[in-house]
Amino acid sequence: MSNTVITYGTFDLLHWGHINLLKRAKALGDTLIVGLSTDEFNQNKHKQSVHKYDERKYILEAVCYVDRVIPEVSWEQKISDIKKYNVDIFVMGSDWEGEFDFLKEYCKVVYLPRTEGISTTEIKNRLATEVGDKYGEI
Ligand code: C2G
Repeated sequence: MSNTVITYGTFDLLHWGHINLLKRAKALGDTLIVGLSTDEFNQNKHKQSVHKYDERKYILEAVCYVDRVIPEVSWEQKISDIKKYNVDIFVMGSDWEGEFDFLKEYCKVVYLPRTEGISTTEIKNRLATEVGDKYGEI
């Protein structure tokens, strides 16, 4: 009996918080699909990623916990994805707690605790500060 897990995100500047999420998501089943936000959908999410979709996809596909990467192009695709890929478990980090409970009609919904102390935004801020400190205003 196979258990397919799905999760969605931008996964920009992939860091250990993302890996921690992917690792725990995969542990809930035996196949993990990642719906990766396209650059266009990121605009919809008011996010500007450093790495473009193909670069983020290439990196994610190298992660041992990830079995398949599909494009996330809209907020509305989750139900059709769950049906199309026979998904048993939908997983998101706890910052999304409750936002996707409507999917409980189609599959199990699991929110996993976010990893504290790391985020793509923090990485960007640290780099900006360190470069600024080292080279002055650029
Ligand atoms: N995450 C985490 N711990 C962190 C950072 C991120 O557990 N320190 C989780 C988030 O909760 C999310 C996943 O890693 O489940 C991907 O994070 P983002 O790329 O920031 O995803 P987001 O932009 O929130 O997109 O349709 C859903 C959206 O596409 C989610």
